[in-house]
Amino acid sequence: MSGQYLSAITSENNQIPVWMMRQAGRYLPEYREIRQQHSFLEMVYTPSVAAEITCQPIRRFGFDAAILFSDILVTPQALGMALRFTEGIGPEFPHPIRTKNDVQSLKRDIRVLDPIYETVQLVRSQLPSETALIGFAGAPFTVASYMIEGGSSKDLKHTKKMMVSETRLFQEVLENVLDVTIDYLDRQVRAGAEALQIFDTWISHLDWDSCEKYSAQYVKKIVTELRQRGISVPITFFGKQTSVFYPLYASTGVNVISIDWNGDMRQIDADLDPSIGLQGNLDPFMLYGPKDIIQQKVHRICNAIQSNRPFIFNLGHGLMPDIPIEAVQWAIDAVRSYSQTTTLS
Ligand code: 1CP
Repeated sequence: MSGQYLSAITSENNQIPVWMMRQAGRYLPEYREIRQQHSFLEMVYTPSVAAEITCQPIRRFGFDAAILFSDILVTPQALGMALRFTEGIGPEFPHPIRTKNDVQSLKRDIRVLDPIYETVQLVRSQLPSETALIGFAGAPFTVASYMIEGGSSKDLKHTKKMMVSETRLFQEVLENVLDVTIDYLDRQVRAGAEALQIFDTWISHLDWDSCEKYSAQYVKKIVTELRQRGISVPITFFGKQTSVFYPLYASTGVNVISIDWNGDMRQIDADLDPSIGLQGNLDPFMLYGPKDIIQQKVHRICNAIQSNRPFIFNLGHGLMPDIPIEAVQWAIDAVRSYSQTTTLS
């Protein structure tokens, strides 16, 4: 049995599958309990712990898909970069990549990612057969932006400066990330991931041309190379501002485009090639609201998809740590009650 998530993408049925960005995380008491005992990177690199965290939201809510518990910033570690996560600050690369020497100092240390494939195997053995396992990686642009900035940034100043004034060097950074990303995604699928998602969160900082050149073209390279290697699993693209940039991803070969909450799903559904699936797009802040508003918002999104394309219900971005747990359940119930009403009518 393939379950709702995979069969929705292959258009075999019309029940709307649901999972949520950052569904494993601090809003869950069972996550907080484990988090007290480990650092974030310790959790990511300990297969039994990462597998347990991946499965927690499935046990509690029965989502149609589980997403591997890891982070997009593990690929720079495979390029030899030191990474730390500091409480209250977030990710930090103490030696950011800013010069030609820095780029030349990048290595290939892909063995560091081996424990993550073990996590994928463990999760697959623990998940119910109807729950799809999604593997993921960051796209070269967003991952490179953290490597160049040295951590989170409000405007990606160093990244965009390098992009426009030292384009060749910038492309070299992207190519380095591209290389390890393809290998990383390939190996996740061989370990048991049944779908992939590529995160390019910070395309929201780019203009149209730069988004095409430094994000969409690289996503296309990833998808093309994976397909050439015989990887046939569905691939979803996620970014902030995909409500503006989605046309750029229609020709990258991805199967599904995830839409942020600014987008009008009805208009995007009418516009986008119907062979490409949509995912989205509830504003996670709506989950601070009362049950009836959440239900209305969810039904409005489900009802916006009028074509026969694959549709996966999700949030426009990730769940916040203080989201009330019952609101997550209300949103899931609303998706399922919508599917039931439309299937019966
Ligand atoms: O302290 C904690 O408990 C850690 C918080 C946390 C978690 C739960 C981080 C730190 N990463 C994660 C897991 C994570 N990250 C997942 C796992 C699966 C799930 O959704 O349940 C995924 C898919 C990611 C992807 C990720 N990491 C993205 C892309 C998606 C997005 O949120 O836009 C990005 C940008 C990151 C970087 C990152 N990881 C963590 C932090 C604090 C940050 C920085 C975010 C920023 O710069 O604003």
